[in-house]
Amino acid sequence: MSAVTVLAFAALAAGCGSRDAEVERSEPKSPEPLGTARSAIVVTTLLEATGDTFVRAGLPNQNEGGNQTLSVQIGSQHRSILYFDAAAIRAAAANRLLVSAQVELTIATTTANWGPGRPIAIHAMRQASTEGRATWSCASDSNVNNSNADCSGANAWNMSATNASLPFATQPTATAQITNSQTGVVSFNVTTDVAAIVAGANAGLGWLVKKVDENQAGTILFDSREGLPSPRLRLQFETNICTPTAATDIACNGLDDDCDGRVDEDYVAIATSCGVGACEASGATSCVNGAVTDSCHSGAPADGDEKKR
Ligand SMILES: [Ca+2]
Ligand SMILES: [Ca+2]
Ligand SMILES: [Ca+2]
Ligand SMILES: [Ca+2]
Repeated sequence: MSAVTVLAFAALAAGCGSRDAEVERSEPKSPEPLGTARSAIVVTTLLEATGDTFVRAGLPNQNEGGNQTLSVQIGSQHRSILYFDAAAIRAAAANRLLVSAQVELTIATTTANWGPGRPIAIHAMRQASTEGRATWSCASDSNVNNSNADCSGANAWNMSATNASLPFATQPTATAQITNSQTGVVSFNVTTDVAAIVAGANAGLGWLVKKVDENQAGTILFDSREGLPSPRLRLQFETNICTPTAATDIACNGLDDDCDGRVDEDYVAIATSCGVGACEASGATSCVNGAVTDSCHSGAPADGDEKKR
């Protein structure tokens, strides 16, 4: 690139009829590369659920935190809740760029009444709850060994709501299609939620999984963390390998010498001059794509200019 630039200047200088023009021109200095080029590799972090349970409309005060499965079904609605450590998510994301986040659930059993296939959805929780105390009636039931709703205030929630007073986001983050007798792993793309958790805009209260249409048949059981394999969050990050080699990025070398995510941003332009006599012109250097260029173009010679000298 710089070689091409120099050739262009040489051609212009020759137009003024003097090789001296090239000598007099302030030669922009191209510094030696200093920094370590910013490069990225993708790394995967797997976080297992720190809690999981399901709540059931038909037994509204029963906690299923110790159950080996997580149920999603209609009728006596079953909705599963997954908890992950928000601090661990943020720690995994430190100095990394989030690429994707998937909640992965392993199917234990799928019934054969899913018709042509029907979606289930994952929603971000908006209210705090706990694995061992969440029920249909309560975010946290103070006594899960009876059939009463022992909760009030922040410990109560309205799983039966049909509007924004639901304890989870009404809009699902993602959906997955379930078919008859399906096996394997079901994945939900929760990248937007995890990005919000990393940014501190989402407290990371977990996710709820339910049928999109809770009036149509189809039951699915997932392995809980007691049943194994545990629900997990698959995080993919780009990690930057950047070792600062200078406090400022003054060196025009196409490298991010100070590792601030910008390249050559501190380059200082130098005034230049070129040509002689009537051909003399001025310009300035600039840093373009990691190479110093010079805006100085000497003027074209008048007829007979050379002979007068
Ligand atoms: Ca559990
Ligand atoms: Ca109770
Ligand atoms: Ca920089
Ligand atoms: Ca640089």
